[in-house]
Amino acid sequence: MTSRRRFLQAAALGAGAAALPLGHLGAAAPTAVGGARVVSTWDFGVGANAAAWRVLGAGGSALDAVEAGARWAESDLCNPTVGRCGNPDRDGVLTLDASIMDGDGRCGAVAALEDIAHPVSVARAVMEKTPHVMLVGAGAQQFAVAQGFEKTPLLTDEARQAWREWLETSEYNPQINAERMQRPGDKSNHDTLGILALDAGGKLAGACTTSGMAWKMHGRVGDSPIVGAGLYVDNEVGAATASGVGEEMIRNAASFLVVELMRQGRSPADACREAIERVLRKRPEASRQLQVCFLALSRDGEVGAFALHEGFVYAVHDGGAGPHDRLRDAGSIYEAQQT
Ligand code: SD4
Repeated sequence: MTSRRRFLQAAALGAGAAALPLGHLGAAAPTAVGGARVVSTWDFGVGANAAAWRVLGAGGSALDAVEAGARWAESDLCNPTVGRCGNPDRDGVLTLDASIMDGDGRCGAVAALEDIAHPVSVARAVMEKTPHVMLVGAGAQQFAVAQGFEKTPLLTDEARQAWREWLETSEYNPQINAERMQRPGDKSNHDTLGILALDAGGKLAGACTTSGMAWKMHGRVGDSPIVGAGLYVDNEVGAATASGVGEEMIRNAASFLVVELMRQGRSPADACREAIERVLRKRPEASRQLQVCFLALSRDGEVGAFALHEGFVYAVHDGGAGPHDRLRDAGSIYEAQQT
């Protein structure tokens, strides 16, 4: 069965009812802590949330929590879209993008980083140890190594094989919810991990980590490491993150847009929907062919999401009694137009 079909079958179980196997999550999470919660994109958001909750549930900071969640996804050997095991660019080179931001406006990012397993932690080091916000390519790697990060080859045999197969056609044609679902036995859904957290002290933080679009041009940078496009956080309002074809997020400064719409009084769900409508209005034809997804968390802990096309799911963990392995279906504009 293709991953796309697996994905739609899971979604067809209904909003909030798409249970997935979660043997990798380990010990039960601690219970609710002072309104703290964490939300993450896609099915691997469940595992990322569990890792983040180990921090939040112990009274840790939102910033530490989102880093822990992103690191979990970067280590996960099941997904070909984040961290090690990611699919490479069209030259066969795996390049990673990541960003991290707290609600006070502190932020750091890396783009086109090679051979470093945890780009989100390098992004945090950029934030905390340099006067800059973003480092790219060889400079980002040089900085990472100087900070003690190990340089190690990350491209797997499976990813190399997938690239060789792609070379047979060499067509760059991202498919909705399916652009990276090409390996037999691939257990992931796909795409970027965007993770947003609110801690017990009422502080927000977010992180975004990805190997970007498979078969992208060498040197292409998506939205995920660009503050305001793939991620934006403001303690006064809320936080937003994105997944999908990053060029559309960059064109619309989309995560910033979602937060600004919340500032104007929109709920997270309404803000995500309005941002999707903006994407659609700008490029109606292109929007038929590509996926764009937003996830938002308000400073009060309200969660909302919306996508261009059906299939975008996200995970929420607040330490309460509810099952944390259940995914929520975001809803989408094309779906809404059909009903
Ligand atoms: C990018 N937004 O590099 C990322 C990839 C992604 O669905 O999320 N794809 O454009």
